[in-house]
Amino acid sequence: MDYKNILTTCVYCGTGCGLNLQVLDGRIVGVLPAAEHPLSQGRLCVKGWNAASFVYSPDRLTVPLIRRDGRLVEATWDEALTLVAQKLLRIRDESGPHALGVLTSAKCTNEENYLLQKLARAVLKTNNVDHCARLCHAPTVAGLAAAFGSGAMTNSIPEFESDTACFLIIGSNTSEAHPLIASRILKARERGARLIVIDPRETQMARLADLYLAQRPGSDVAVLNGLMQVIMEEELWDKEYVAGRTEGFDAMKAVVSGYTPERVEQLSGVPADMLRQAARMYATHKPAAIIYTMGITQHTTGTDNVKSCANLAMLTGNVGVPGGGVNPLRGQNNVQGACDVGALPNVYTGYQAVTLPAVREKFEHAWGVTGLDPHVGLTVTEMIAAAGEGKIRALYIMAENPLVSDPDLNHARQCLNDVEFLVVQDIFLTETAQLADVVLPGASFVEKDGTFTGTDRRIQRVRQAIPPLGQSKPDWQIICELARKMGALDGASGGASGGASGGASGGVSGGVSGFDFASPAEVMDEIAAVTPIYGGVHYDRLDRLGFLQWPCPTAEHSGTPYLHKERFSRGMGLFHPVEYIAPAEMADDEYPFVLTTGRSMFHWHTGSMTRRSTRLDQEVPTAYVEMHPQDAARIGLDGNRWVRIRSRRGEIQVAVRLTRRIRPGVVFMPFHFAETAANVLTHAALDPIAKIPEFKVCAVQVEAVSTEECHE
Ligand SMILES: Nc1nc2c(c(=O)[nH]1)N[C@H]1C(S)=C(S)[C@@H](COP(=O)(O)OP(=O)(O)OC[C@H]3O[C@@H](n4cnc5c(=O)[nH]c(N)nc54)[C@H](O)[C@@H]3O)O[C@H]1N2
Ligand SMILES: Nc1nc2c(c(=O)[nH]1)N[C@H]1C(S)=C(S)[C@@H](COP(=O)(O)OP(=O)(O)OC[C@H]3O[C@@H](n4cnc5c(=O)[nH]c(N)nc54)[C@H](O)[C@@H]3O)O[C@H]1N2
Ligand code: SF4
Ligand SMILES: [Mo]
Repeated sequence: MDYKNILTTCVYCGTGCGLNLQVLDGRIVGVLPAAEHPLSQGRLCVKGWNAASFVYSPDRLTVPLIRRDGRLVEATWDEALTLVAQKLLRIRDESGPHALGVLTSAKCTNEENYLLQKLARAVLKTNNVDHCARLCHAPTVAGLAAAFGSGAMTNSIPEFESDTACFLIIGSNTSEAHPLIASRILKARERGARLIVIDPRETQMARLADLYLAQRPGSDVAVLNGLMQVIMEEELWDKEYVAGRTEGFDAMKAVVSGYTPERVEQLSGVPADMLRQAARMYATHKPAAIIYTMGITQHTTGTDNVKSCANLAMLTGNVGVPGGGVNPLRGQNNVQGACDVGALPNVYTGYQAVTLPAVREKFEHAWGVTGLDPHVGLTVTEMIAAAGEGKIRALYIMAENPLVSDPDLNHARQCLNDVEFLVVQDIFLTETAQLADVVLPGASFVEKDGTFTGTDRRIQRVRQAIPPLGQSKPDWQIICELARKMGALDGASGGASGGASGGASGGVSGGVSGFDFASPAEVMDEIAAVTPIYGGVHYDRLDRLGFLQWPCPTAEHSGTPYLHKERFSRGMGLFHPVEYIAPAEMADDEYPFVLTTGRSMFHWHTGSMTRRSTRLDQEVPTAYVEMHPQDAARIGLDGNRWVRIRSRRGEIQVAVRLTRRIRPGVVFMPFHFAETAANVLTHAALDPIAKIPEFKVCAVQVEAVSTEECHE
């Protein structure tokens, strides 16, 4: 009997808990929490305990598939990769690099994301590289970079428990989406820390809060401006901090002064008196931490919302101190890392702009290529639309499932149907993979080595516990093989081939096209060589220290627990004047309800993993819509359980859960269920800067459906 205990990092949320995989005779037989882990401290949430239960699902993809005569049939790796390489190169040569699009993945490792963006940029010569951060924290990256100079969470998770005196949770269902961060906050409550929650739904954290403010979806700028108006009016702001560390105060003040609590009550529905109480509590308990997630970002005003959070924190002197700051909790296990290593259309690794000639030269030298694309590429949302318009002819999608996670699914499906060549690299035959021309079977997180970067910029190891299932391969190997295949086919046209890229990191990548890596550790060495904030990150250090938090510029640097200590990354913190703008689609006579969408504790996004975990799936096996009893009476639900929900884009039928924990006039649906997909209804209107869709607000009509009519 061979028993091993492999320490790795949870594949679900960005908290980054430590798991011990129990391996008996080469098979995972259990998951246990890691006792000494700095974040999870011997605990896990329900998804963590079940983190490996999808691994042996009979649905796992174990063989490459190629579409022949309309059907996906088994193929060899060589056939599949040759076809992908030929097609992508042919389309590039016929229509130019801009006819190609690549989606990388916040589920995959840093090394895999680095390699796929390198393949897109160095081999395919396009900056059309993006991933689900676009649907998630793109406004954070844009808004906090503008205000502070860095788009990441300012504090570390353990500071919440030890230092924070007041939490302002806005648009985050923390106990369901980041359960082990929620438990830190609740521990801080035991030592007297205050808690304010602002959310249109009375979440579990709202029920435990000192103050709970329920606003209309999409009114956050008004609410945040209102808080600042009270703080200035009552002289509760930090004048010394504002004078010494910030700029742009007067322009911000000129706008914010107009947001009296009475006006904000009209715009948001939050009673003026509650707003005053919240402003006083937040301003007088320091350090104070703002915690926000999708309730803030998934709006056409997402970037404005983020800038308003930054304004509020700077006004009260709450950035650059332990326990105080602005904390966008990152969602996916490695969404922070995917952004860090350049899986974005405007930056290489470490947020180095593709438009700067000096930066391009640096990467051309490091990668041994010429002619890197000088233009910012397309975002996920733009690539899908461009595929529908024929401007993008081929899409390569690694570990994302847009046919459940994108807004306005009827339109997204049409776009993916229309694209000439679709490659999907996943561990399951997802709704998106079913449309593909080639399906490449990746290996899951327990079958490969690598690193994930958690929400508090914490880089941790992912360790292989078992061999890849069937013929599946770790994603980093698939990408390297594909790149080498393209290098071989591409020799004549002077693509990435021929240029050994030894310049990057002491000869680790000197292969035919810079993709000859023996292990992810070697890929990380190359990342460290080209990325100042990851400069001191090496596997031997990670194995010794357990984690490193960036910025970590040198091999001697011990990492950075909180940002902007004496100065902001951009020098002075910048206030932005932000006016309230209504959501793109408001309720009206025809569509009288506001639909907002989000998550359940037990499921993960498109359900591909959690719906294949028996224990998680049995908790919430089907979709539902939450509705206030007053609204049920208004539509004459009369004891029926089913409704038809219609938006301007589509309709679905779904069972109702009555609850008083939602504002009347608002209905909520989780988006995890492909067969009753909330995203059939959602609106693809985009934030003009971050290009994130307005997942959190659209107008719908809700009608009772008699039990005979419904298709249960
Ligand atoms: N169980 C589970 N956990 C997850 C995930 C998952 O799929 N399942 N996904 C991960 C990912 S990628 C992410 S990004 C995070 C997301 O984590 P969260 O953002 O916490 O999750 P959501 O359910 O999308 O929405 C958060 C809250 O926003 C509120 N809200 C809706 N509209 C508004 C509004 O206009 N203003 C404000 N202030 N609030 C509003 C909702 O009522 C909800 O309570 O979760 C991560 N963790
Ligand atoms: N209506 C609505 N829509 C939303 C949101 C919302 O709040 N409301 N939230 C948005 C947000 S914040 C996000 S982050 C997106 C998420 O959207 P997606 O990223 O599309 O959703 P996931 O289900 O996480 O997709 C991950 C895929 O990776 C696969 N996978 C997992 N591990 C591996 C691996 O190691 N290798 C390979 N090759 N594949 C792997 C899984 O099988 C799965 O198909 O959804 C967005 N969509
Ligand atoms: S809180 Fe997040 S990282 Fe921790 S066990 Fe749960 S899903 Fe995994
Ligand atoms: Mo997300």
